[in-house]
Amino acid sequence: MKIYWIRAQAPRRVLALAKHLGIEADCIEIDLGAGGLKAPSYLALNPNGKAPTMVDGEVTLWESSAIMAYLCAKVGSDMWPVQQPADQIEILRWLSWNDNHWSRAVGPFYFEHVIKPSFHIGEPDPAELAAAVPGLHKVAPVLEGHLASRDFVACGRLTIADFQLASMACDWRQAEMPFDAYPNITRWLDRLMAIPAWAEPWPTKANASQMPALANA
Ligand SMILES: N[C@@H](CCC(=O)N[C@@H](CS)C(=O)NCC(=O)O)C(=O)O
Repeated sequence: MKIYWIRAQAPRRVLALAKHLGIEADCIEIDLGAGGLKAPSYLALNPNGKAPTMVDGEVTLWESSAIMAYLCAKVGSDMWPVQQPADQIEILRWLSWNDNHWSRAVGPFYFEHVIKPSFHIGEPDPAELAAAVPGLHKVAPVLEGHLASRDFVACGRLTIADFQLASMACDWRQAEMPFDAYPNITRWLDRLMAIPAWAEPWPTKANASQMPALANA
């Protein structure tokens, strides 16, 4: 199995899950600077020109939530329970909520404070950050209330919904997300950091390779 990645949140959740489940994968870091995401040979795998992408034999898959479900199905993990439709529906609800509400609400803080310095693309923009505050306070109370009586987002156990939602906010301190009023969210985020693969998802030299062949291909 190959997993193509960059150091950003959608690949982070896939890499963390693969590591957590003990799945052996060749983790290929895409050289963003060399235009690796837009190389024709990469676009042939993922026409969105985004990461992550997974290739497992005949199966080529993009969209991190679909890849996570695939990985769980492959090894029979109940983090995406193939035999339990009611649990799947519950998890799917939160995956959708993440993509439509949560990631959009926290994304600007992550982009301005984490992505910009990581990829050297400018200073945080105070106007963008100020504009994002009301959106965050509209969405966060939903998750805060949900987590008041729960340790995990769905099904009373760790699922791919936790990885999907938490990936967007795990760097909440560095991203200066205004979470003072949301102790259940911050407790949940910090609790997940006790999972070794979640705390350190990035491939080591042992299972990581670069993709110079794709960079200009
Ligand atoms: N919905 C997609 C999001 C993919 C995505 O936007 N990936 C980002 C990293 S988090 C990316 O490749 N960004 C690079 C770019 O847009 O140039 C998924 O979950 O896989």
